[in-house]
Amino acid sequence: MTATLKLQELVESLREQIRYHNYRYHVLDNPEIPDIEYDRLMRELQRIESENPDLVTDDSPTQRVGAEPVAAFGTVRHTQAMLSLDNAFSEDELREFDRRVRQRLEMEDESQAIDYAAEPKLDGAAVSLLYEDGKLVRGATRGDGTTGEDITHNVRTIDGVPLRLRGKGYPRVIEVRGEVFMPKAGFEKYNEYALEHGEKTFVNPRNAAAGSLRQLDPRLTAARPLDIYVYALGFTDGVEVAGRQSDVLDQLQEWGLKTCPERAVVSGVEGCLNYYKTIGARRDALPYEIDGVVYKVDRVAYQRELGFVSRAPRWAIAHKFPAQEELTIVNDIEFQVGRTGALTPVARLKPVFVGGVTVSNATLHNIDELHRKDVRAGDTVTIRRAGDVIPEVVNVVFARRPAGARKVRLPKKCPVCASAVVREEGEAVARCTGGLICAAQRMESLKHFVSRRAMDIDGLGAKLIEQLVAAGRLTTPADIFSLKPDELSALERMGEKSAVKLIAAIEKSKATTLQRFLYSLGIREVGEATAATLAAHFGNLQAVLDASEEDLQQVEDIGPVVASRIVAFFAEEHNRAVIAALRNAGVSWPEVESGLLPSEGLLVDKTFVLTGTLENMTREEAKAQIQAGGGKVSGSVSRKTSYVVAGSKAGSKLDKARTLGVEILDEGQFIRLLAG
Ligand code: 9MJ
Repeated sequence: MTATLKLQELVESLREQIRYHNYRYHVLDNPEIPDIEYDRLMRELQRIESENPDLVTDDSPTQRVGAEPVAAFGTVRHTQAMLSLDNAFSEDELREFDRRVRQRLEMEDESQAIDYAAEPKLDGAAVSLLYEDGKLVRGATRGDGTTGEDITHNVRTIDGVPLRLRGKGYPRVIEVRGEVFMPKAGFEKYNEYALEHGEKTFVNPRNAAAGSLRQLDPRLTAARPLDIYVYALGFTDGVEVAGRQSDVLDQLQEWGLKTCPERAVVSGVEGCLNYYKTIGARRDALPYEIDGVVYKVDRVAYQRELGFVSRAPRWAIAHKFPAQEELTIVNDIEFQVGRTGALTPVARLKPVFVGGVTVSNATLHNIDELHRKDVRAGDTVTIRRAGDVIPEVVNVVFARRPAGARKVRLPKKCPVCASAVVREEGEAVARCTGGLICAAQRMESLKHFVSRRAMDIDGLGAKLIEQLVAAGRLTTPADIFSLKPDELSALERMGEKSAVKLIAAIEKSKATTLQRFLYSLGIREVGEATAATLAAHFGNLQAVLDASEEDLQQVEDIGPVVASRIVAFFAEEHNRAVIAALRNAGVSWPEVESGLLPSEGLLVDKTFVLTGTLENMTREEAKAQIQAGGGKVSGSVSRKTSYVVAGSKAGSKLDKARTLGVEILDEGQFIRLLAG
């Protein structure tokens, strides 16, 4: 055998291995080798190909981002029209669809249920992929359904798109349709990157997917975190397709194409409704955006019998979820003052039903964000409310801006106390300088002081604090401890019994911990985790009060900014006075063993990654507890991670943990571990 032949065999073997591992990773979600080994195979192939350009083929796994930018997209005529779907916006509309299907199929007997292939409706961009002799030869957008754009060079860059089909038995010519999408995590990361680099951000993952596919330079597309699920077969030549939609998808998956792991076959309308509910409940937890679910009559023979009306099949329907984006009008823009004086611009909206609730306010985060989006009173804006996330203004419809709408300026004076507003160099946030003179800051710091994670005073809610502040009875947190039952019961909506109960809760809260006490003071940058670190490191309050910036910076996780905030807080005479008053009122805690984190225990030297939402504690609190036990918390999963703690709606970190074989703890297991 000649040397070239041997090399050729080696190249083929490397390609086969890489294709196999691509399939395990992207399609089966079950990789067999670590990333580093995959990289080695890829680098080896790249090396040989660069030394032997003759051996390079179009379908080599190295050739994803090979193409040069194009001047314009070519057009593609779809051999079979790419259809759209009819929508059902209610259960009734779905029942009506099923009734029509059964009527046409002459299956009107109520006991005969139709099987439907059900899957989430992805919110991305529809594409067509054409394979000839197993090789990807063309990718196209849907366009108007008849003619689309040739985006071959861009779809090739998507790792989830196989450049070559697996196995044998695929038709000589096979066209598949699917949805290219940008997973939520990738979308957020991409937008963060774009913001930092002054590039254009995307409004939502759908626009991100569509925009990325329409790049003339495939290198730009390659840098976007895109993925794909295929959901239909288009034109084929060579092999008869399977008898059921669900079998077609199984078959496509075997040939190496990704299908949605949530797909299922359900029976009749009731099966559809159950599926809708199940997927709806998981909508926020899914790693990609969906706007509903799709049901397709499973039997292909029935599909043929049912046929099409204009551009949509009679055998499929999209059952939509309530919209997460809506248009409304900004009545006004106001600035809210928070506990630390931060001014947050808030849009007061004409109430709008979006994401399942009526929304009348949306945050604009900070003045830069407000100016970047250029929101003005009178504007028509897109409001987005996804899941439990607070509603936000996505963008302004500039075409509908009324004449004379004025740009919003940062107020020079606090809207609550009229103290000066300052914005420190390099800070995104502007602040009121009034401190506790400012009623808003006073109110917010009192709310923080009594909150569950701080002093935990049950029954002293926001409304009550507002009344007490208005009555001049509360100025500093120390005033809480001199409240009398009769002055409480004199307040509106406060009976004698609740007054006595509240006094008891206030009394009970006096026995606390140093960590909670430090946290409750509301020092800027000192959250629960930092409070726990300070308590563990210094052991007693006096040592914290006496610490210099240098001392503080010796503490793990405390940098110069946090250190300076702490020193500045304790340097204020009135803060020291409040602390003294609190101690005089009887607020106390057991002294902690100073300076030492435990050197023994289940958590010592273990690295934790937290993902998802925990039921029984905040992330900060979990972090504090891990650190107090001698463990570390990291933001990303690697082989060095000891445990991934997965709450509900855990995302990509959980997948990564599974991939790397890192031990995963649910909340119960985590709490047991903390308890030792
Ligand atoms: C999406 N967008 O997820 C279809 N789709 O089928 C699914 N779209 C579709 N199917 C025929 N899952 C036309 C469009």
